[in-house]
Amino acid sequence: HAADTFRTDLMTITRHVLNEQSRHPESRGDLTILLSHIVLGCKFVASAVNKAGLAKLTGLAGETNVQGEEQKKLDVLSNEVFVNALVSSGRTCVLVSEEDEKATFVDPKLRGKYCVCFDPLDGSSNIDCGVSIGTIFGIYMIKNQDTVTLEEVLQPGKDMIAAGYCMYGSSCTLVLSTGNGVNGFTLDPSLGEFIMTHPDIKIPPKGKIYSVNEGNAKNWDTPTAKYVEKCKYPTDGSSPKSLRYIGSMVADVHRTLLYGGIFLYPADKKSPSGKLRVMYEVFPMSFLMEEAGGQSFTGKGRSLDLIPTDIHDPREIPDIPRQQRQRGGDQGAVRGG
Ligand code: P6P
Repeated sequence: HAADTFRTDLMTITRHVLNEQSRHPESRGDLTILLSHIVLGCKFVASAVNKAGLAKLTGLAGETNVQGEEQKKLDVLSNEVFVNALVSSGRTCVLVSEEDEKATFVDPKLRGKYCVCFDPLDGSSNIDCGVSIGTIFGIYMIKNQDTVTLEEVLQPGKDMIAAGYCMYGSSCTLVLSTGNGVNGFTLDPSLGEFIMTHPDIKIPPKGKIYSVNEGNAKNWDTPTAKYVEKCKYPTDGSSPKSLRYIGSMVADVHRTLLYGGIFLYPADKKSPSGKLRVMYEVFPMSFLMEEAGGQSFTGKGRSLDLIPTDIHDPREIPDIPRQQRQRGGDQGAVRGG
């Protein structure tokens, strides 16, 4: 029977976002329009990532980004795609991108009320070997869009109103929260639509997996080293946890959300404030983790309470000695229950 093989009442991401909007009668639909532009960006990048090997898009673009990493063509392309999509949505006033040294203040004629912080292609060192990579984004509302300043952008993550990531792997999966739980959508390339495949994601209460770069073990502080040791040699009679580490945050966090466990990138002697960037890696992933019933903390406090001092925090800011900076402590550990 045809109806059995083709679901005819598809919950697309567009329909889901509109349903969410209807929960806010006062809404003018700005977030819906903004998200539709982000979804367009994800579709474009998914297509480019899939063709990368063929279109010779991999390999160095000859430039380096603010992190001093060699930028690959896909990075450059993805960043341009998202900046153009976000600006043309007419719903943003300031953008923070992992790829751009400075924040982008949108032309006042095109401004809207949102700030979007994003990493257009996180994990890009994995591009050439075909490991999953992803886009990570977080969305804030800005009080006065016409006079927005950088200080208003440096808000604690708990003020975010939405966050998500899109993972480009064996399938293209977009995971999104607008503050009412977490839902996952898979791109159906034949339709060019994201279809809901993971409704109401809740992280399993107990996990058997820990995810950390053990190669940094000699640089860890004692509490981190003790915790990881306990994962491997439990003293309570439970069985040891399994180690799974992909080295692409979107893939490691996605597995943690679905299977449970813990993902951590501890601060260490090499990166005293940790490596993961607060505004476009730690905040969006922490928002999603909490919305899915998990936790995210820095080892000293809740990750979403951090107040970034720089759009690329943690970044060594030579002219401001570390001890004089308001810092929320060391790096975020994204924990799943
Ligand atoms: P390491 C990728 O460059 C990234 O920012 C995250 O996606 C990933 O979790 C982390 O760095 C991996 O870092 O030092 O373990 O290679």
